[in-house]
Formats: sequence, C-alpha cells, structure tokens
Amino acid sequence: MPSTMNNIAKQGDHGAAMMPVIQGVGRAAIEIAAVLRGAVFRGALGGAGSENIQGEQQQMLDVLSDEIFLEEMRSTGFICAVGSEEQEELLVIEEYSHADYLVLVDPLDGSSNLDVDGPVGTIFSIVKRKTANSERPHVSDTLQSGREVIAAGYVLYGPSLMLVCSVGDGVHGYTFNPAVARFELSHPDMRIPETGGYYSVNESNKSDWADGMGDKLIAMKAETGLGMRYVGAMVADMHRTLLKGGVFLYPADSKNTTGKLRLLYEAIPMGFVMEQAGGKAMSSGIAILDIEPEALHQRVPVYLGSNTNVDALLG
Ligand code: P6P
Repeated sequence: MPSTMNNIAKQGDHGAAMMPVIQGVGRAAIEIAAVLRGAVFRGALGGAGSENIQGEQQQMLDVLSDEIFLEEMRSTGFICAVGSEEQEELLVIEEYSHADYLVLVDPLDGSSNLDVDGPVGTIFSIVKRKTANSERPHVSDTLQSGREVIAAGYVLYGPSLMLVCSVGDGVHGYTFNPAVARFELSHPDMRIPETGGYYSVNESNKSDWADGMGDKLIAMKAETGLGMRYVGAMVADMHRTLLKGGVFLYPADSKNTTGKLRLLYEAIPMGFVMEQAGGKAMSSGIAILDIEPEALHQRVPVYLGSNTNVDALLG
C-alpha cells in the first residue's frame, strides 16, 4: 500500500497539525492543474488586464489560482489569514480569524511560462500567528524569519503533478497518481547531492549584477565545471537543483536593486526546503532563514544549492 500525504501526520512535532493544511494545498494543486490543462480552450491564457502589487502584469491564471488557493485554505478551517503575491494586503479568512496559522503563497509562480506550455508552480510557507487568537490577524503575523516557519514547500505543474514539502523533519515528495486521484509518496527523504548538477541563473543580467556576482560566477564555473540549465520558473529551477545538485541564483541588479524574488513566499519557503534537504540557502551575506522580514512583499537576492557549490559561488 503506497504512502499518501497522511504520513505527514507522523513527521516531527508539527506533522499532525500541518497535515490537513498541506492536504488543502494538495486539493488546490489538483484543481489548479486541471485549470491549467484546459486553459487554452477557455481563453484563460494571457493577461488579466491588471497589475499586482509588484507592478507586474497579472495573468488570468494568476488571479484564478489565487482564488482557488484561498478557497482551499479557508476550507481547512486551520488558517486565519493568507499573504499572497497576488494581493496587496493580508487576506483575513473571517470565519476562521481565530485559527492558529497563516499561509504565505505565490499561487502561480513562473506564470510567464504558461503561454509556451512551460512548467509553473505554487510556493507556500506556513507560520503560527504571533497575535492572540482573540485578536484580528495582522500583517505583523507574517513578518517572521524562516527560523519560525512551521512548514513549507512547493507544487510543480510539470509532466507530473508533484508536491514537495517539509514540516521540519526532512523533505518528502508526493506525486499525484491519476489512477487513484491522490498524491502518493514518490520521493521520500529528499537530499540535495553535494556535487554535480547545474548552475541556474538568468545569465543575460550578468553585466548588471551587484556585489561582483559576475566575477564570482565565472570563478565558480571554473572551479566546478557545472553546466547551465534555466527555466525561468523558480519552482522548476529549484526542483532540478534539489534533485541533481548545483546552485540556483537570482542576484540583485540595477533593475531589481534588492533582488527580484520575494522573501516571504519565494525565498523563505525554498530556503526552508533546501536547508531541510541538507543544502544551503543564502542571500547577501546572510542565510535566508535568518533575515528578519520588514514587509509582506519584500524582495531579496537568492542563492540556493549544495553547500559545495554555494560556497564556491559566494566564498
Ligand atoms: P527572469 C517568475 O516570474 C519569477 O518570479 C521566478 O519564478 C523566476 O525564478 C524568476 O522570476 C525569473 O525571472 O528575470 O529570469 O524572467
């Protein structure tokens, strides 16, 4: 009998509490995957004609995925509020505003890949509220370092539908089995290989990188001999790095002077998973999980991968 996401309940101190929430993420993933598969027939590809707080053009599927994810978080009954890339403010779930946990989410990461049928993902992080349960959840509840994270992970909408997550007791990958319509454990105890793999970066920005990262990358390539792979969707590039080894990076540059990737719902969840898988997760001169967040949509430089390769890059 294959293991399902029910086995999350047996993982570490937080598995039992996190299982229903991560199962809710799984339900959202199944629905989002179905919407993605049929989007072209519903005229649902392309821009929504609106911008998100980041000033980025929202895809129609960004908006729809955000709605689906919020609905599934509401249906768990354990989430009092959601901080989403697609929403400027914290979204309080009114009927459960007394619940213990909040979720930070990038509902559809890499959505610019959609119209070329490329892989996309959902990235999530779960934290315990700091405000009293009798109070209304506040954005300050989200501003917790990665060391406070209870659970985190991502969904990869690729040739298969995968959910990779950690509740602080290692990293485990679940693949949706269409034959029985459920996620089954396919990648138990995922560990990043210490050598090999690829470096993964949008190298076209190299001449613009801050902190001398252009020269550092050249030196790392000479030292490690790594080949390059880049999809342009963080979840896909992170997942390959986790499975094959190497390093994924998005340095600050003149266009994104504090980095492009968002701390609370991209860097921290991916950093949590990477550290749980035995890898390293750095920003500029500090571990991602040690950064004290200051704003819901704060951006940071990101360097994720095996210790050998991140050290070769950052020294
Ligand atoms: P660029 C997608 O828009 C995203 O937020 C991440 O998923 C991805 O890693 C990065 O931006 C890609 O950015 O500038 O290479 O297109």
